[in-house]
Amino acid sequence: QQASDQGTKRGLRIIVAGGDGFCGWPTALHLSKQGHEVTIIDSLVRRDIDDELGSNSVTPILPLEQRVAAWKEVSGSSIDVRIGDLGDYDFLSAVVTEVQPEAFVHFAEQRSAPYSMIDREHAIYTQRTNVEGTLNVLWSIRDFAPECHLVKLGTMGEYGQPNIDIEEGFIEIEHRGRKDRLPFPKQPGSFYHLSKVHDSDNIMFACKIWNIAATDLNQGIVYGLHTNETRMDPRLVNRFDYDAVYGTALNRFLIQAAVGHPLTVYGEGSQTRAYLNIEDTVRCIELACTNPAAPGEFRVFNQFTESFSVEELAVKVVSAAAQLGIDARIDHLENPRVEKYHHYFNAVNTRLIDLGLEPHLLTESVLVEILESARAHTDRVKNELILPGVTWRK
Ligand code: NAD
Ligand code: USQ
Repeated sequence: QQASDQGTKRGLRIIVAGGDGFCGWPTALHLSKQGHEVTIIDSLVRRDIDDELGSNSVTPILPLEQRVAAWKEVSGSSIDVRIGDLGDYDFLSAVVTEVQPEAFVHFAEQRSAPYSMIDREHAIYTQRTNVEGTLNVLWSIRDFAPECHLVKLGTMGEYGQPNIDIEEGFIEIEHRGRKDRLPFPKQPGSFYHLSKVHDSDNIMFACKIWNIAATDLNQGIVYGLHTNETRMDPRLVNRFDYDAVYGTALNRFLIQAAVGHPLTVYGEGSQTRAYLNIEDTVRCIELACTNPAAPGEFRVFNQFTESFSVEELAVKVVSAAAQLGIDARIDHLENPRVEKYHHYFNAVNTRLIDLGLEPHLLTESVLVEILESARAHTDRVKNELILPGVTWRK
């Protein structure tokens, strides 16, 4: 039943897989604040990958158990934690059987494109973790919580950059006199982005054969750090990646400006991508959970609010840095990736707005706030992690 429909406002039982990560942690807090009963599943593998890469979050994040204890102290609400891997089906099915979730929010994947391109082993690790993890989630819903709505994080990069408008998941096509509504063509740009395409196909098929309800959220690049809930106590701070493997474009540029490193625009900088603030990520997930897909429906939302070229982002960061008296400079590095320049990019994003999303747009004051937070921890930045080392080419 939908919490938003009920006078009593009973929260939903929601599993947040990947709840120790950049998107998952603030989402778990937001859902808990809204009165939902949250259970985090996480294997903590991202903390191990930090060790593998010698990297770190700029913000000092506490161990998960301590973060959750701090949340209980600050908010009075409990978040349940289960440490385990989605690849371990006995573990996953036991949690799903016990919790009986009404929504399963699935963030728990290897999400770095460069990490998936390091070598054969990292490509295989990424696709195995992501595809097998999602298959296990689908089977656990089928067998132990068939009414549960799957809310799965996909990515705008599944579509690539076609020379036509990007629809929300499906496109009406007329071909040789006949019409159909078909999945939008996919042209992803890394083995990671490909894993999301494979997930989408598997989920769509499971919805059809098992009557599962699913929402695939094709999310753009998330920027920012704080949400209303993480601001409530320094112990609740979110992670903030800046290294060349896990750091994403805008957040990286902000840290680079903060430490006086030239901003690393790859190639010409005309590559255009879709973006959203972490404050909107958490709201989009709640909107998806409280307005579920119908049984058997595979629903796709494009989860982003604005689009920019990387050059435009760099110019915005230079301007915001100037507000703080920082003289930031842009460097155009040889692009380690294989990607299009000067391409068409126009994607539809109306379905979450129709459900009530009020976007936080990328203003200079938003950039200045994130830059100020980043500046507080520049002593933790390891400069050697900033320049890209992973290449897409042979
Ligand atoms: P993250 O790496 O910060 O967090 C992922 C979390 O999942 C980590 O805590 C990790 O330990 C956990 N995890 C990974 N594999 C697991 C497994 N097999 N079992 C249990 N736990 C596991 O990533 P994020 O930035 O929070 O991204 C979350 C999701 O959102 C990913 O699916 C990603 O593809 C998607 N997404 C992220 C962005 C972005 O800009 N960050 C944009 C679009 C989509
Ligand atoms: N880029 C630069 N300089 C940098 C870093 C990146 O110019 O220092 C460029 C890249 O070449 C690319 C664009 O910025 O053209 C975006 O790169 P990114 O690293 O910010 O984002 P990406 O690799 O696409 O992956 C991130 C998340 C991933 C999510 C995806 C959403 O890591 O989990 O799925 O954003 S999307 O791009 O919409 O597919």
